[in-house]
Amino acid sequence: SIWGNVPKGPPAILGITEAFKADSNEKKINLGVGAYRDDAGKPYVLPSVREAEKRVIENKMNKEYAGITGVPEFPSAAAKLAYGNDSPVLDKIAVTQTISGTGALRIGGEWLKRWYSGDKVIRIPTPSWANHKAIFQDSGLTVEPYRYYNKDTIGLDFDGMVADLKAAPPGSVFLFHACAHNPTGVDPSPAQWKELSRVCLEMSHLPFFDMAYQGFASGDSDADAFAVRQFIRDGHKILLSQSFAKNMGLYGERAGVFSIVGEDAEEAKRIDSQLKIIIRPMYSNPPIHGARIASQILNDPKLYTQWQGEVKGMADRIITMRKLLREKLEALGSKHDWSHITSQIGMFAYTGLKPEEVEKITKNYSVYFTKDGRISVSGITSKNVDHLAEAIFQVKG
Ligand code: PLP
Ligand code: TYF
Repeated sequence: SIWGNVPKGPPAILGITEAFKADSNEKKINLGVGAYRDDAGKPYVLPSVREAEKRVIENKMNKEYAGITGVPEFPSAAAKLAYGNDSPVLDKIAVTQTISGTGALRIGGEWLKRWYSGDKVIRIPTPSWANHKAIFQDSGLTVEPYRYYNKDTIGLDFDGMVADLKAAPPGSVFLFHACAHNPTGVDPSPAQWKELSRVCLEMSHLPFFDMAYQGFASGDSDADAFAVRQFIRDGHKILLSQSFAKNMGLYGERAGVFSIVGEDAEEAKRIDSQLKIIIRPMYSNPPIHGARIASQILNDPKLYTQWQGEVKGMADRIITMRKLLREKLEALGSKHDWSHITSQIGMFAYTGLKPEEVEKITKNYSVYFTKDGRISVSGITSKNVDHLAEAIFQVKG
């Protein structure tokens, strides 16, 4: 046959959801994909998003194409959210709407491949979001790892990270998770970010920030933008990917933004013109509905305040579930130190469970999560946390 030589590929993370769906155990829990769930375990559409969507529909807008860089009011407001309302770089950036965070990273990869004079290598943390490597490889870049996570401390390998920054050739591109690192939930502290920024300056490295969880780490969008804004204060010309999948719950709407900080407004215009040349043959222009929703929220002070409260509500529920899981494990008499469950931040907890332990927990208790021991904390509820703690305790002790 024509495609007889096409091998079957391995299942992606969504394979976990499929296995979960096929399981008839009524106590089953899905802690696989990083998508927020409420305390009843249900997907959550933010009330601010419902209200914004209502306004979009009431406005009876047409369905004409957006321009290549999207619904203009969305990327401009998104940039303010990331860089800060009165950031001096706002008139030196080229900014475009993208197909959510994934699309922003892909456009960034393409940009580097085409225009960065360096060695076409991007350095990503070990571990990182599973898709990073594939996105940048498909952009034509070589992907190299840098040290990030220390298995022994279940924390940051700061010394290793700094050493790898210093060992890389000057002008190397480094991808940083702006906050709420996926999968580990381990972030540098503000003091550590300052040091990382200093070393990057010293080495003339080019920082590329992936901000997929602004607001999700602490519940405060400004606090979560600390790293990005620190690098900007220090004079870095960063690349930035933003996703509104998590913090607005707009997953399937694919609302994202990509920006590049230029030297001045004139340079930003030149960059903007070339971004359009990259995007046009890829997908012409991005979808409008999610962008209009996000734009309503970001550009209406009342709705914006409501949304910030809802983001905090999600972040707080995750923090509460972390506490609860740790308490339950300790109450069961676990002899392990589970303090990392509460010290890590964002959507995920990196439990330190080994692949064979994960397998046992899934097989015997119908609790589904990735083999690296990552659990999506937002899948925990006050009803299922006992079963989860019991499963971990029975397997791990
Ligand atoms: N970057 C990280 C670290 C992520 O975890 C994700 C996934 O949610 C993304 C980027 C991009 O997600 P999306 O394309 O849905 O915006
Ligand atoms: O890591 C996660 O679970 C989330 C969701 O291709 C996700 O970031 C996972 C895989 C993917 C897209 C989103």
